[in-house]
Amino acid sequence: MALIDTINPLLTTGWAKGDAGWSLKDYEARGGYAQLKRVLSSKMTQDDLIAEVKKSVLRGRGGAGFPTGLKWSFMPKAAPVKYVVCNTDEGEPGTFKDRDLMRFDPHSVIEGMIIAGYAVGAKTGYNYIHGEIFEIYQRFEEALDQARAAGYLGNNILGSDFSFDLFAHHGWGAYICGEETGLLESIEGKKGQPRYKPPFPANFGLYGKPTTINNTETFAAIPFILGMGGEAYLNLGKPNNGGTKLFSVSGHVNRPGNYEVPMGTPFAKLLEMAGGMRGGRKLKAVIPGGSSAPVLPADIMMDCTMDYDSIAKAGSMLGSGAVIVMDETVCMVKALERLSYFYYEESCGQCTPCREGSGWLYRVVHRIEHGEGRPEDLDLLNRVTDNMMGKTICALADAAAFPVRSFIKHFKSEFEYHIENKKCLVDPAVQRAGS
Ligand code: L3W
Ligand code: SF4
Repeated sequence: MALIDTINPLLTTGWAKGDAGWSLKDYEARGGYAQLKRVLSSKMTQDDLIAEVKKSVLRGRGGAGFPTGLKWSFMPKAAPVKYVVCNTDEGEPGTFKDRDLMRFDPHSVIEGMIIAGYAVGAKTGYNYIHGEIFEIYQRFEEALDQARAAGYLGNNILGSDFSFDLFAHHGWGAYICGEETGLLESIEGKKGQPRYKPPFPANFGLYGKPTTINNTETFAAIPFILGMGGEAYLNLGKPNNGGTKLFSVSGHVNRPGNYEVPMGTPFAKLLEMAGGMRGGRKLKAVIPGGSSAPVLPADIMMDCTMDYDSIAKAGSMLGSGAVIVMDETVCMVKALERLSYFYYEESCGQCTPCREGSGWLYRVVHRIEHGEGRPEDLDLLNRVTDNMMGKTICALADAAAFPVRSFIKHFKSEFEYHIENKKCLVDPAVQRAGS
Protein backbone atom coordinates (compact mmCIF):
# COMPACT_ATOMS: atom_id res chain seq x y z
CA MET A 1 0.00 0.00 0.00
CA ALA A 2 1.61 3.23 -1.09
CA LEU A 3 2.05 6.35 0.95
CA ILE A 4 -1.15 8.29 1.21
CA ASP A 5 -0.03 11.50 2.89
CA THR A 6 2.69 13.07 4.96
CA ILE A 7 3.20 16.18 7.07
CA ASN A 8 6.98 16.14 7.01
CA PRO A 9 8.47 13.90 4.33
CA LEU A 10 11.79 12.39 5.28
CA LEU A 11 11.68 8.63 5.01
CA THR A 12 9.06 8.96 2.31
CA THR A 13 10.83 11.60 0.21
CA GLY A 14 11.63 8.95 -2.37
CA TRP A 15 8.13 7.51 -2.52
CA ALA A 16 6.71 10.32 -4.65
CA LYS A 17 7.44 8.57 -7.95
CA GLY A 18 6.13 5.22 -6.69
CA ASP A 19 7.75 2.22 -8.37
CA ALA A 20 9.60 4.51 -10.79
CA GLY A 21 11.78 6.17 -8.14
CA TRP A 22 13.60 3.41 -6.26
CA SER A 23 16.77 2.90 -8.32
CA LEU A 24 20.29 3.95 -7.42
CA LYS A 25 20.17 6.79 -9.96
CA ASP A 26 17.01 8.21 -8.36
CA TYR A 27 18.38 7.76 -4.85
CA GLU A 28 21.63 9.53 -5.69
CA ALA A 29 19.70 12.34 -7.39
CA ARG A 30 17.94 13.08 -4.10
CA GLY A 31 21.19 13.09 -2.14
CA GLY A 32 21.47 9.37 -1.51
CA TYR A 33 24.80 7.91 -0.33
CA ALA A 34 26.08 11.45 0.40
CA GLN A 35 26.15 10.64 4.11
CA LEU A 36 28.11 7.44 3.58
CA LYS A 37 30.61 9.40 1.47
CA ARG A 38 30.86 12.06 4.17
CA VAL A 39 31.37 9.51 6.94
CA LEU A 40 34.12 7.73 5.04
CA SER A 41 35.92 10.81 3.70
CA SER A 42 35.82 12.76 6.96
CA LYS A 43 36.96 9.70 8.88
CA MET A 44 34.24 10.22 11.50
CA THR A 45 34.98 7.93 14.41
CA GLN A 46 32.65 5.21 15.56
CA ASP A 47 32.08 7.19 18.76
CA ASP A 48 31.18 10.33 16.78
CA LEU A 49 28.57 8.44 14.82
CA ILE A 50 27.05 6.75 17.82
CA ALA A 51 26.95 10.09 19.66
CA GLU A 52 25.06 11.68 16.75
CA VAL A 53 22.50 8.87 16.70
CA LYS A 54 22.12 9.11 20.48
CA LYS A 55 21.50 12.85 20.13
CA SER A 56 18.67 12.20 17.67
CA VAL A 57 16.84 9.99 20.19
CA LEU A 58 15.91 7.67 17.37
CA ARG A 59 14.02 4.87 19.07
CA GLY A 60 13.75 1.42 17.49
CA ARG A 61 10.89 1.35 15.00
CA GLY A 62 10.22 -2.40 15.22
CA GLY A 63 8.10 -2.29 18.33
CA ALA A 64 10.13 -1.90 21.49
CA GLY A 65 11.23 1.73 20.99
CA PHE A 66 14.68 1.01 22.40
CA PRO A 67 17.16 3.90 21.83
CA THR A 68 19.21 3.05 18.73
CA GLY A 69 22.41 4.88 19.68
CA LEU A 70 22.45 3.14 23.05
CA LYS A 71 21.97 -0.24 21.36
CA TRP A 72 24.89 0.44 19.02
CA SER A 73 27.06 1.44 21.98
CA PHE A 74 26.58 -2.02 23.53
CA MET A 75 28.67 -3.63 20.76
CA PRO A 76 32.05 -4.74 22.17
CA LYS A 77 34.75 -2.72 20.41
CA ALA A 78 37.47 -5.38 20.38
CA ALA A 79 35.47 -8.30 18.97
CA PRO A 80 37.03 -9.40 15.65
CA VAL A 81 33.78 -10.58 13.99
CA LYS A 82 30.53 -8.64 14.29
CA TYR A 83 27.32 -8.41 12.28
CA VAL A 84 24.60 -5.93 11.43
CA VAL A 85 21.16 -7.41 10.81
CA CYS A 86 18.03 -5.72 9.52
CA ASN A 87 14.67 -7.04 10.66
CA THR A 88 12.32 -6.80 7.68
CA ASP A 89 10.29 -9.73 8.94
CA GLU A 90 7.24 -7.53 9.01
CA GLY A 91 4.47 -9.81 10.23
CA GLU A 92 2.63 -7.94 12.96
CA PRO A 93 -1.08 -7.75 12.05
CA GLY A 94 -1.76 -4.18 10.93
CA THR A 95 1.85 -3.35 9.99
CA PHE A 96 2.72 -2.65 6.35
CA LYS A 97 5.32 0.13 6.41
CA ASP A 98 8.62 -1.74 5.98
CA ARG A 99 7.53 -3.42 2.78
CA ASP A 100 6.77 0.02 1.28
CA LEU A 101 10.09 1.41 2.47
CA MET A 102 11.87 -1.50 0.79
CA ARG A 103 9.73 -1.16 -2.31
CA PHE A 104 10.09 2.58 -2.87
CA ASP A 105 13.44 3.36 -1.24
CA PRO A 106 15.59 0.26 -0.69
CA HIS A 107 18.83 2.24 -0.96
CA SER A 108 18.01 4.26 2.17
CA VAL A 109 17.94 0.95 4.08
CA ILE A 110 21.21 -0.13 2.47
CA GLU A 111 22.95 3.17 3.21
CA GLY A 112 21.71 3.07 6.81
CA MET A 113 23.00 -0.47 7.25
CA ILE A 114 26.44 0.33 5.80
CA ILE A 115 26.77 3.33 8.11
CA ALA A 116 25.64 1.16 11.05
CA GLY A 117 28.27 -1.41 10.05
CA TYR A 118 30.92 1.31 10.14
CA ALA A 119 29.66 2.59 13.51
CA VAL A 120 29.74 -0.79 15.25
CA GLY A 121 32.74 -2.27 13.41
CA ALA A 122 30.91 -4.96 11.41
CA LYS A 123 31.97 -6.13 7.96
CA THR A 124 28.91 -8.18 7.08
CA GLY A 125 25.20 -7.49 7.15
CA TYR A 126 22.01 -9.44 6.49
CA ASN A 127 18.54 -8.21 5.76
CA TYR A 128 15.94 -10.79 6.80
CA ILE A 129 12.88 -10.25 4.61
CA HIS A 130 9.44 -11.63 5.44
CA GLY A 131 8.45 -14.69 3.44
CA GLU A 132 5.18 -13.31 2.15
CA ILE A 133 6.68 -10.29 0.37
CA PHE A 134 8.74 -12.00 -2.31
CA GLU A 135 8.69 -9.07 -4.79
CA ILE A 136 10.27 -6.87 -2.14
CA TYR A 137 13.03 -9.43 -1.66
CA GLN A 138 13.70 -9.37 -5.40
CA ARG A 139 13.79 -5.58 -5.44
CA PHE A 140 16.23 -5.53 -2.54
CA GLU A 141 18.49 -7.99 -4.38
CA GLU A 142 18.44 -5.67 -7.41
CA ALA A 143 19.27 -2.68 -5.22
CA LEU A 144 22.16 -4.62 -3.65
CA ASP A 145 23.55 -5.37 -7.13
CA GLN A 146 23.37 -1.67 -8.00
CA ALA A 147 25.09 -0.64 -4.76
CA ARG A 148 27.83 -3.24 -5.24
CA ALA A 149 28.46 -2.16 -8.82
CA ALA A 150 28.76 1.46 -7.71
CA GLY A 151 31.35 0.62 -5.05
CA TYR A 152 29.09 1.27 -2.04
CA LEU A 153 29.41 -2.36 -0.94
CA GLY A 154 32.38 -4.72 -0.97
CA ASN A 155 36.05 -4.24 -0.21
CA ASN A 156 37.49 -0.78 0.45
CA ILE A 157 34.25 1.08 -0.06
CA LEU A 158 34.78 4.28 -2.10
CA GLY A 159 38.56 3.85 -1.74
CA SER A 160 38.45 3.85 2.08
CA ASP A 161 39.84 1.18 4.37
CA PHE A 162 36.28 0.15 5.30
CA SER A 163 34.87 -3.05 3.79
CA PHE A 164 31.28 -4.19 4.20
CA ASP A 165 29.01 -6.54 2.32
CA LEU A 166 25.33 -7.07 2.66
CA PHE A 167 23.06 -10.02 1.85
CA ALA A 168 19.32 -10.51 1.62
CA HIS A 169 17.81 -13.48 3.43
CA HIS A 170 14.33 -14.58 2.49
CA GLY A 171 12.25 -15.87 5.40
CA TRP A 172 9.27 -18.18 5.09
CA GLY A 173 6.49 -16.25 6.80
CA ALA A 174 6.55 -17.38 10.44
CA TYR A 175 5.64 -14.46 12.71
CA ILE A 176 8.06 -15.60 15.39
CA CYS A 177 11.04 -15.09 13.07
CA GLY A 178 10.41 -11.36 13.60
CA GLU A 179 11.52 -11.81 17.21
CA GLU A 180 15.18 -10.86 16.99
CA THR A 181 16.73 -14.07 18.30
CA GLY A 182 14.27 -16.29 16.41
CA LEU A 183 15.34 -14.37 13.32
CA LEU A 184 19.03 -15.00 14.03
CA GLU A 185 18.37 -18.72 14.52
CA SER A 186 16.52 -18.75 11.21
CA ILE A 187 19.43 -17.09 9.33
CA GLU A 188 21.67 -19.77 10.84
CA GLY A 189 19.46 -22.36 9.17
CA LYS A 190 17.77 -23.56 12.34
CA LYS A 191 14.14 -23.60 13.43
CA GLY A 192 13.14 -19.98 14.12
CA GLN A 193 12.71 -20.31 17.88
CA PRO A 194 13.66 -17.41 20.16
CA ARG A 195 16.65 -17.70 22.48
CA TYR A 196 16.62 -16.88 26.14
CA LYS A 197 17.87 -13.30 26.81
CA PRO A 198 20.32 -12.25 28.22
CA PRO A 199 22.73 -12.61 26.57
CA PHE A 200 21.40 -10.00 24.16
CA PRO A 201 22.43 -10.05 20.49
CA ALA A 202 24.88 -7.21 21.14
CA ASN A 203 27.00 -9.80 22.94
CA PHE A 204 25.84 -13.13 21.56
CA GLY A 205 24.11 -12.70 18.23
CA LEU A 206 24.42 -14.22 14.78
CA TYR A 207 26.66 -17.32 14.89
CA GLY A 208 27.34 -16.38 18.50
CA LYS A 209 29.03 -13.10 17.51
CA PRO A 210 28.13 -9.55 18.61
CA THR A 211 25.27 -8.37 16.43
CA THR A 212 23.35 -5.14 16.05
CA ILE A 213 19.82 -5.86 14.93
CA ASN A 214 17.45 -3.04 14.05
CA ASN A 215 14.18 -2.62 12.21
CA THR A 216 14.09 -1.53 8.53
CA GLU A 217 12.65 1.91 9.30
CA THR A 218 15.33 2.47 11.95
CA PHE A 219 18.13 1.89 9.44
CA ALA A 220 16.38 4.00 6.79
CA ALA A 221 16.32 6.96 9.20
CA ILE A 222 20.12 6.98 9.68
CA PRO A 223 21.13 8.87 6.50
CA PHE A 224 18.52 11.55 7.28
CA ILE A 225 19.78 11.92 10.85
CA LEU A 226 23.34 12.42 9.65
CA GLY A 227 22.15 14.78 6.93
CA MET A 228 20.35 17.17 9.26
CA GLY A 229 22.19 16.41 12.50
CA GLY A 230 20.95 14.51 15.52
CA GLU A 231 19.56 17.53 17.31
CA ALA A 232 17.53 18.78 14.35
CA TYR A 233 16.11 15.27 13.90
CA LEU A 234 15.14 15.13 17.58
CA ASN A 235 13.46 18.51 17.29
CA LEU A 236 11.23 17.26 14.49
CA GLY A 237 9.48 15.16 17.12
CA LYS A 238 9.22 15.79 20.83
CA PRO A 239 11.62 15.20 23.72
CA ASN A 240 12.55 11.53 24.13
CA ASN A 241 10.72 10.75 20.86
CA GLY A 242 12.89 12.01 18.02
CA GLY A 243 12.04 12.42 14.36
CA THR A 244 9.20 11.33 12.15
CA LYS A 245 7.48 7.94 12.14
CA LEU A 246 5.64 5.87 9.58
CA PHE A 247 2.16 4.86 10.67
CA SER A 248 0.24 2.13 8.88
CA VAL A 249 -3.38 3.12 9.32
CA SER A 250 -5.94 0.39 8.65
CA GLY A 251 -9.54 -0.44 9.48
CA HIS A 252 -12.60 1.77 9.29
CA VAL A 253 -11.04 4.91 7.82
CA ASN A 254 -11.69 6.39 4.40
CA ARG A 255 -8.05 6.25 3.26
CA PRO A 256 -6.10 3.40 4.81
CA GLY A 257 -2.37 3.56 4.05
CA ASN A 258 1.03 4.64 5.30
CA TYR A 259 1.46 8.12 6.76
CA GLU A 260 4.69 9.79 7.80
CA VAL A 261 4.19 12.31 10.59
CA PRO A 262 6.40 13.87 13.26
CA MET A 263 6.42 12.08 16.59
CA GLY A 264 3.94 13.80 18.85
CA THR A 265 1.33 14.42 16.15
CA PRO A 266 -2.16 14.25 17.70
CA PHE A 267 -4.01 11.04 16.89
CA ALA A 268 -6.96 13.20 15.78
CA LYS A 269 -4.74 14.75 13.08
CA LEU A 270 -3.62 11.33 11.84
CA LEU A 271 -7.23 10.19 11.70
CA GLU A 272 -8.12 13.32 9.72
CA MET A 273 -5.24 12.65 7.28
CA ALA A 274 -6.60 9.14 6.81
CA GLY A 275 -9.85 10.69 5.62
CA GLY A 276 -11.75 10.32 8.87
CA MET A 277 -14.14 7.52 9.78
CA ARG A 278 -15.61 5.53 6.91
CA GLY A 279 -19.27 6.26 6.32
CA GLY A 280 -19.11 8.99 8.98
CA ARG A 281 -19.54 6.32 11.69
CA LYS A 282 -18.44 6.74 15.28
CA LEU A 283 -14.94 5.74 16.41
CA LYS A 284 -15.17 2.92 18.93
CA ALA A 285 -11.63 1.73 19.61
CA VAL A 286 -8.07 1.85 18.32
CA ILE A 287 -5.14 -0.54 18.58
CA PRO A 288 -2.36 2.03 18.29
CA GLY A 289 0.73 -0.13 17.77
CA GLY A 290 -0.03 -3.39 15.99
CA SER A 291 -2.10 -6.25 17.33
CA SER A 292 0.30 -6.90 20.25
CA ALA A 293 -0.55 -3.52 21.76
CA PRO A 294 -3.48 -3.13 24.17
CA VAL A 295 -6.64 -1.70 22.62
CA LEU A 296 -7.75 1.78 23.71
CA PRO A 297 -11.31 3.13 23.66
CA ALA A 298 -12.06 6.17 21.49
CA ASP A 299 -12.12 8.80 24.26
CA ILE A 300 -8.69 7.83 25.58
CA MET A 301 -7.22 7.57 22.08
CA MET A 302 -8.53 10.98 21.00
CA ASP A 303 -6.47 12.56 23.81
CA CYS A 304 -3.24 10.84 22.71
CA THR A 305 -0.40 12.07 20.57
CA MET A 306 1.41 9.57 18.37
CA ASP A 307 4.63 8.95 20.25
CA TYR A 308 6.00 6.27 22.57
CA ASP A 309 5.44 8.19 25.80
CA SER A 310 1.90 9.43 25.19
CA ILE A 311 0.63 6.02 24.10
CA ALA A 312 2.40 4.30 27.02
CA LYS A 313 0.85 6.77 29.46
CA ALA A 314 -2.56 5.90 28.03
CA GLY A 315 -1.90 2.21 28.79
CA SER A 316 -0.82 0.86 25.43
CA MET A 317 2.26 0.77 23.15
CA LEU A 318 3.22 2.63 20.00
CA GLY A 319 4.78 -0.65 18.85
CA SER A 320 5.63 -0.69 15.18
CA GLY A 321 3.14 2.09 14.40
CA ALA A 322 0.27 0.00 13.09
CA VAL A 323 -2.89 1.90 13.88
CA ILE A 324 -5.97 -0.32 13.65
CA VAL A 325 -9.13 1.78 13.71
CA MET A 326 -12.46 0.22 14.71
CA ASP A 327 -15.88 1.83 14.41
CA GLU A 328 -19.16 1.20 16.22
CA THR A 329 -20.05 -1.74 13.95
CA VAL A 330 -17.30 -3.92 15.46
CA CYS A 331 -18.13 -6.72 17.88
CA MET A 332 -15.19 -6.64 20.27
CA VAL A 333 -15.61 -10.32 21.16
CA LYS A 334 -15.32 -11.32 17.52
CA ALA A 335 -12.33 -9.00 17.00
CA LEU A 336 -10.58 -10.52 20.00
CA GLU A 337 -11.37 -14.04 18.80
CA ARG A 338 -9.56 -13.25 15.53
CA LEU A 339 -6.52 -11.78 17.28
CA SER A 340 -6.30 -14.64 19.77
CA TYR A 341 -6.33 -17.17 16.96
CA PHE A 342 -3.33 -15.43 15.39
CA TYR A 343 -1.16 -15.77 18.51
CA TYR A 344 -2.30 -19.34 19.12
CA GLU A 345 -1.33 -20.18 15.55
CA GLU A 346 2.04 -18.37 15.69
CA SER A 347 3.34 -19.52 19.10
CA CYS A 348 6.55 -21.44 18.48
CA GLY A 349 5.64 -23.87 21.25
CA GLN A 350 8.87 -23.81 23.28
CA CYS A 351 7.35 -22.43 26.50
CA THR A 352 4.43 -24.17 28.18
CA PRO A 353 2.67 -20.95 29.34
CA CYS A 354 2.66 -19.61 25.78
CA ARG A 355 1.97 -22.84 23.91
CA GLU A 356 -0.88 -23.92 26.20
CA GLY A 357 -2.01 -20.47 27.32
CA SER A 358 -2.44 -19.04 23.82
CA GLY A 359 -4.58 -22.07 22.92
CA TRP A 360 -6.73 -21.66 26.02
CA LEU A 361 -7.20 -17.94 25.37
CA TYR A 362 -8.39 -18.64 21.85
CA ARG A 363 -10.68 -21.50 22.84
CA VAL A 364 -12.35 -19.59 25.68
CA VAL A 365 -12.88 -16.43 23.59
CA HIS A 366 -14.15 -18.65 20.77
CA ARG A 367 -16.75 -20.26 23.00
CA ILE A 368 -17.92 -16.88 24.29
CA GLU A 369 -18.27 -15.61 20.72
CA HIS A 370 -20.20 -18.74 19.74
CA GLY A 371 -22.76 -18.49 22.54
CA GLU A 372 -21.19 -21.10 24.82
CA GLY A 373 -19.52 -18.76 27.30
CA ARG A 374 -19.75 -19.40 31.05
CA PRO A 375 -20.11 -16.75 33.78
CA GLU A 376 -16.64 -17.57 35.15
CA ASP A 377 -14.93 -17.22 31.75
CA LEU A 378 -13.77 -13.61 32.11
CA ASP A 379 -11.98 -14.40 35.37
CA LEU A 380 -10.57 -17.53 33.75
CA LEU A 381 -9.19 -15.50 30.83
CA ASN A 382 -7.52 -13.02 33.17
CA ARG A 383 -6.04 -15.87 35.23
CA VAL A 384 -4.61 -17.53 32.12
CA THR A 385 -2.97 -14.23 31.08
CA ASP A 386 -1.50 -13.89 34.62
CA ASN A 387 0.19 -17.23 34.09
CA MET A 388 1.63 -16.15 30.74
CA MET A 389 2.91 -12.60 31.14
CA GLY A 390 6.60 -12.28 31.92
CA LYS A 391 6.94 -16.05 32.28
CA THR A 392 8.25 -17.03 28.87
CA ILE A 393 11.34 -16.83 26.67
CA CYS A 394 10.05 -14.09 24.37
CA ALA A 395 7.35 -11.43 24.26
CA LEU A 396 4.86 -13.41 22.17
CA ALA A 397 3.08 -14.68 25.28
CA ASP A 398 2.67 -11.10 26.50
CA ALA A 399 1.54 -10.08 23.03
CA ALA A 400 -1.17 -12.76 23.19
CA ALA A 401 -2.19 -11.69 26.69
CA PHE A 402 -2.34 -7.88 26.21
CA PRO A 403 -5.27 -7.88 23.75
CA VAL A 404 -7.29 -10.23 25.98
CA ARG A 405 -6.77 -8.15 29.12
CA SER A 406 -7.36 -4.81 27.41
CA PHE A 407 -10.45 -5.90 25.46
CA ILE A 408 -12.01 -7.23 28.67
CA LYS A 409 -10.94 -4.18 30.68
CA HIS A 410 -12.39 -1.62 28.29
CA PHE A 411 -15.31 -3.54 26.78
CA LYS A 412 -16.37 -5.85 29.59
CA SER A 413 -20.08 -5.22 29.12
CA GLU A 414 -19.91 -6.65 25.57
CA PHE A 415 -18.32 -9.85 26.84
CA GLU A 416 -20.87 -10.12 29.68
CA TYR A 417 -23.74 -9.54 27.24
CA HIS A 418 -22.40 -12.29 24.99
CA ILE A 419 -22.16 -14.76 27.88
CA GLU A 420 -25.60 -13.91 29.24
CA ASN A 421 -27.53 -13.60 25.98
CA LYS A 422 -25.50 -15.95 23.79
CA LYS A 423 -25.31 -13.33 21.05
CA CYS A 424 -23.56 -10.09 20.08
CA LEU A 425 -24.42 -6.77 21.68
CA VAL A 426 -23.76 -5.21 18.26
CA ASP A 427 -26.55 -6.30 15.95
CA PRO A 428 -25.23 -8.66 13.20
CA ALA A 429 -26.87 -6.47 10.53
CA VAL A 430 -24.92 -3.46 11.85
CA GLN A 431 -21.72 -5.54 11.83
CA ARG A 432 -22.35 -6.55 8.21
CA ALA A 433 -22.91 -2.90 7.26
CA GLY A 434 -19.45 -2.06 8.59
CA SER A 435 -17.55 -4.90 7.06
C1 L3W B 1 21.75 -5.18 25.18
C2 L3W B 1 20.52 -4.86 27.17
N1 L3W B 1 20.67 -5.05 24.39
C3 L3W B 1 17.37 -4.54 25.48
C4 L3W B 1 17.91 -4.72 23.04
C5 L3W B 1 17.25 -6.02 22.62
C6 L3W B 1 16.34 -5.53 21.50
C7 L3W B 1 15.92 -4.14 21.94
C8 L3W B 1 14.59 -4.06 22.62
O1 L3W B 1 10.51 -6.88 21.23
C9 L3W B 1 8.51 -5.61 20.91
C10 L3W B 1 7.69 -6.76 21.48
C11 L3W B 1 6.59 -6.92 20.44
N2 L3W B 1 21.71 -5.07 26.54
C12 L3W B 1 19.35 -4.74 26.38
C13 L3W B 1 19.49 -4.84 24.99
N3 L3W B 1 18.25 -4.71 24.47
N4 L3W B 1 18.04 -4.55 26.67
O2 L3W B 1 16.95 -3.71 22.82
O3 L3W B 1 14.42 -5.13 23.47
P1 L3W B 1 13.03 -5.61 24.05
O4 L3W B 1 13.28 -6.88 24.75
O5 L3W B 1 12.42 -4.49 24.80
O6 L3W B 1 12.06 -5.83 22.80
P2 L3W B 1 12.05 -6.89 21.58
O7 L3W B 1 12.38 -8.26 22.05
O8 L3W B 1 12.84 -6.34 20.44
C14 L3W B 1 9.84 -6.00 20.37
C15 L3W B 1 6.42 -5.51 19.97
O9 L3W B 1 7.75 -5.06 19.86
N5 L3W B 1 5.77 -5.38 18.71
C16 L3W B 1 6.20 -6.09 17.64
C17 L3W B 1 5.88 -5.75 16.42
C18 L3W B 1 6.22 -6.56 15.26
C19 L3W B 1 6.75 -5.98 14.19
C20 L3W B 1 6.78 -6.50 12.86
O10 L3W B 1 6.08 -7.41 12.50
N6 L3W B 1 7.62 -5.87 12.09
O11 L3W B 1 7.33 -4.80 14.32
C21 L3W B 1 4.70 -4.50 18.64
O12 L3W B 1 4.24 -3.90 19.55
O13 L3W B 1 5.41 -7.42 20.95
O14 L3W B 1 7.15 -6.32 22.71
O15 L3W B 1 17.03 -5.42 20.30
O16 L3W B 1 18.20 -6.93 22.19
N7 L3W B 1 20.50 -4.77 28.50
FE1 SF4 C 1 7.92 -19.53 21.60
FE2 SF4 C 1 5.85 -18.42 22.86
FE3 SF4 C 1 8.02 -19.11 24.21
FE4 SF4 C 1 8.12 -17.03 22.51
S1 SF4 C 1 6.90 -17.16 24.39
S2 SF4 C 1 9.64 -18.64 22.75
S3 SF4 C 1 6.71 -17.80 20.90
S4 SF4 C 1 6.59 -20.49 23.12
